[in-house]
Amino acid sequence: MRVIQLRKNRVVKVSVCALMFVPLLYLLYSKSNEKFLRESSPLQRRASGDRTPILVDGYGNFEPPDEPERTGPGEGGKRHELRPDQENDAKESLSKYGMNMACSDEISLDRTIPDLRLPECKHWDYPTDLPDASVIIVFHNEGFSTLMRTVHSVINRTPPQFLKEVLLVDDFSDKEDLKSKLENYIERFGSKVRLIRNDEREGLIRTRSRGAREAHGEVIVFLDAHCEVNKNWLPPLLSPIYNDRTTMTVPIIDGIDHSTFEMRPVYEEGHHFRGIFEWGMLYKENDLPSREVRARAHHSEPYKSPTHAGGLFAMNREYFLELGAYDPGLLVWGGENFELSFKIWQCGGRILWVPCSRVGHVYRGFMPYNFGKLAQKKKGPLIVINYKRVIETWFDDKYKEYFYTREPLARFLDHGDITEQLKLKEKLNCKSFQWFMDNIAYDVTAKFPELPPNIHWGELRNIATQSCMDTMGVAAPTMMGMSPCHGFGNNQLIRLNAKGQLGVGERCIDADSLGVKLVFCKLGSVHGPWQYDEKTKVLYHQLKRKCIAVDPQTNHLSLLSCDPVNTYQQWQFKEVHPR
Ligand code: UD2
Ligand code: MN
Repeated sequence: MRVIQLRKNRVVKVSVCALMFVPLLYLLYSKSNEKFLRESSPLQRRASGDRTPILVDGYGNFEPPDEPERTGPGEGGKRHELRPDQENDAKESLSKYGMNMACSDEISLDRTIPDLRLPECKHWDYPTDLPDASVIIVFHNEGFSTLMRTVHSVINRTPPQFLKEVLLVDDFSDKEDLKSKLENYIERFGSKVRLIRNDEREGLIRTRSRGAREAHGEVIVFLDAHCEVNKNWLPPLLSPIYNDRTTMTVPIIDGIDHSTFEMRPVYEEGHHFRGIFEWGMLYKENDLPSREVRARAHHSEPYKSPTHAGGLFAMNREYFLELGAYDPGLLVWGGENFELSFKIWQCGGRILWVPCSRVGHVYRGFMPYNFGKLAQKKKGPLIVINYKRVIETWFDDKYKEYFYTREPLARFLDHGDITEQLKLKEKLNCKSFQWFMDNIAYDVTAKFPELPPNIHWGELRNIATQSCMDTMGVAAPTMMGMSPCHGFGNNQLIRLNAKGQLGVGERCIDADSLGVKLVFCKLGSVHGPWQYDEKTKVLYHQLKRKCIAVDPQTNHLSLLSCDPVNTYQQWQFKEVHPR
């Protein structure tokens, strides 16, 4: 009711003013009102706790009644344990789908889940004439029951007047049940659920763009094929778009365990995060900066975010297409979340995360599919090639260097032709990346300061053993090891920056009395203790005043008193190139 009340107050003020100022006041009034509608909360809110019937024309609450309590496997979002004799099925399905389909298959497709929203979310009102939406779910070889549970949850928990359709887009799956059972199964939903199929594997990025082109709704909402939407999830996503069509809205994503299907809140109640990134383009989430907290009147209001995880969001369909959908040169998986985010912010739109919209998502333990033919045609890792396309299009030169500092091999990858992307950027009169960093993603540099250049990078070969320093494929914190040099980089791609930081990927190398370790880098710092002497070839730890040495017997790495003529303490950086 806030807008209505506000209008009334202003009208009263107008009437007590001298009539001769009426035209001027009207101008001021309409301007400020327009500003209010665009910039403040797009939602309507009643007094806290007030659940009386709606009094204001044009606004509705859409809060469904509580779901009846049910018992059964996985009900209430609880974990479901299989019997010991089902362990083999569980293991087999885990390796095939990256999630325990044997467990999912026993859980109702209509199961109940806990309402994980902030309590005040129940009390927002939304316009009754919100735009309708196509919920687009792209899938490649997903499990049948998780896919269908996604569809059921959307049908069950969405006000029907806002759900134009659920559009399923099959990205050339070859699993039998997806080919034979799907058409039959979705008949029960009538025209609300539509299925289209790709004639060849396109990858999730191009498949989503296709879904957007073929959708019938005014708004498109993307979901992964293993989600469960929560209570009243859609109106809070549609409402900001209704007020400003250049807004992307993003629900809060709760976790569904890939082996037990337990649903857990992603954050402690009331804690807000937003999407940012590291210079190697790793997606991260960061506490909502106080500037953003202060900008809102209510804790459950939407807030600005530099980027998003990728899978789940809503946008006006035409706006998505005006932005060129996703860059069609991005292949299969990865980086598309950044591309769309930078494009939106730099070209005049905005991204809001919406605390009152919550959706569960199954995070898999590993990726169960390969990238198919699209990847085979490419030299180098596809995801990094995607990142390179994105940064070459949207970053300013200074920031491109930070990416190449983190991903030195990327400089040599072929990211294809981006002329069309650069033309679009020009045509839409998009702002610089510096503008984006200063005004929107200002918390990125606070966590990950600007990177000094690498002075050495490549494989790090020991002169005596002729083997290379290696993370041994183990995530930090762990001990660094030695293995035969393979020339591919990856776990053997070591870099030393101008401030003495030695690292692999996003992690740092440090050492103590136990040996040489792979550790988390200190947040907010780009410094390190290391010095490499080009002449003697020793790697010197300035605080410990010792050098890295390989044990000739065990290959163990440790810090010893420096002995520059000992070849077990001598190292050589050698640049590697993509193969
Ligand atoms: C995250 C996103 C995901 C996507 C991805 C790539 C979330 C929760 N998930 O990884 O949506 O943005 O990052 O950046 O934010 N699929 C195809 N064709 C393919 C490969 C996948 O249709 O060739 C489908 C797949 O069946 C699924 C969706 O695309 O429905 C996303 O794939 P994912 O679930 O494997 O990605 P995820 O969650 O690891
Ligand atoms: Mn997913």
